[in-house]
Amino acid sequence: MRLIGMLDSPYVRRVAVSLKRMGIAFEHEPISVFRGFDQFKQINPLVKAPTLVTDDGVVLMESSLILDYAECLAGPGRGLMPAALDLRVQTLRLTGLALVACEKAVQIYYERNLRPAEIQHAPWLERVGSQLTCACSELESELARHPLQANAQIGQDGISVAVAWSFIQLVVPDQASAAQYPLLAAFSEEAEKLEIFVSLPMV
Ligand SMILES: N[C@@H](CCC(=O)N[C@@H](CS)C(=O)NCC(=O)O)C(=O)O
Repeated sequence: MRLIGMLDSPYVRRVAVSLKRMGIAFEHEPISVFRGFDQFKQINPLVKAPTLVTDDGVVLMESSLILDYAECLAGPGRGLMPAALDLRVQTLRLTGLALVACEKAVQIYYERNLRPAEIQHAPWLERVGSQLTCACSELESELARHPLQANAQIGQDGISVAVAWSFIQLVVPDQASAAQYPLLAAFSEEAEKLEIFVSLPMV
């Protein structure tokens, strides 16, 4: 199977790290949705990263749906989502918070870098920034209540949280600091030392 998209996309990276963690082989094609628009379009006309092309040639998109496919492919007991309902709901909550944090960071990044300065909309940036702050605060509280382990058994929650934090630090570091979110920063730093993360660097 082929995974299309750059690892500086948190969505592409969470899929790549998760596939590796599950032992699912894939070929990575780091095509940019911006600089490689035309090339990307030939694989997926919607130009959305990540795109996963299955061995049967089916073109999937949306990281969580791609991971749903991967979980199924991995088989029972080999996925990254716990089966027990209480653990599952906690994993879904953390993963959801991490995904919203990524979305808000992307929105701020796009507003600052794609929209000409004279038409940037300050109230929108303020709103999105407050949502990002809220997502980070909620994640920090969750980690205080239920610490995550950055080890070889890391699950989808840990992967998504660490990828999200690293992405925020890359593109909008002014929005969230380690001093504000020490648990989030410390966990992510440890996760980034795992081989599955080191072998799939963001930049
Ligand atoms: N909800 C999607 C978000 C994916 C996403 O926004 N990807 C960005 C790259 S970080 C993208 O494809 N941007 C180009 C575009 O939306 O046109 C997911 O989880 O896969």
